[in-house]
Amino acid sequence: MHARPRRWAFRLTALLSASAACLVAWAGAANAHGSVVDPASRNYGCWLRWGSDFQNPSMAQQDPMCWQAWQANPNAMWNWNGLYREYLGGNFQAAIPDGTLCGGGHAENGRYDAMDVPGDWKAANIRNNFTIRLWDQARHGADYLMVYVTKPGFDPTRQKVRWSDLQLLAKTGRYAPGEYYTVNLSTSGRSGRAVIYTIWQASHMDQTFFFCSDVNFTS
Ligand SMILES: [Cu+2]
Repeated sequence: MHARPRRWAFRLTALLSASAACLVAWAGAANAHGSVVDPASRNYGCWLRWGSDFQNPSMAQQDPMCWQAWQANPNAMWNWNGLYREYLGGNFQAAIPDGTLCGGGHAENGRYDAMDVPGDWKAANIRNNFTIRLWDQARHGADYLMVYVTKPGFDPTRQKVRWSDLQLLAKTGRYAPGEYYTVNLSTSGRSGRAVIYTIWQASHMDQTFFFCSDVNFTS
């Protein structure tokens, strides 16, 4: 008679502490690193649009580049915050061959290689004056952010990004550790498709992130 509620109480406690442990583990994984979330990086965008529905076959028609990316390696989306390289010493062009910029030069043994496939990636409409926003889940801080845009004439639906395709828009100063960093940028006379390429040099160690965000200049 008296044992019963006590057993239930024990089970409830065990259950609660198990889910607390899960939550901690989950939060720990999710808190690592970050990404450019606006305009969304290729893999963050695929995770955002399809993470809760990634086996839906209609993705192949509606969002074919995300479809090929999910087929190639779903971990590139689950680990949307993990597209980084370490100890490059700032020698990005030496470490990242042309045509592999969006995947960080085969970062994590090629986990993100599908980000380099040219095609009709979903593109965010932006103006010539625009802002990018980076989500630093880990609160690493930034030594700097470098933001590039592909030059006029570059066609992301047909071409892989090369260093020579990029025009530097801004190199920022430091950002104290926080959750979001924004950079205001301005171009002129741009219209149509382009890729915004962002390099985030984190401050906690020599850890560098690389992001391709697809955009469509509307004015
Ligand atoms: Cu990190």
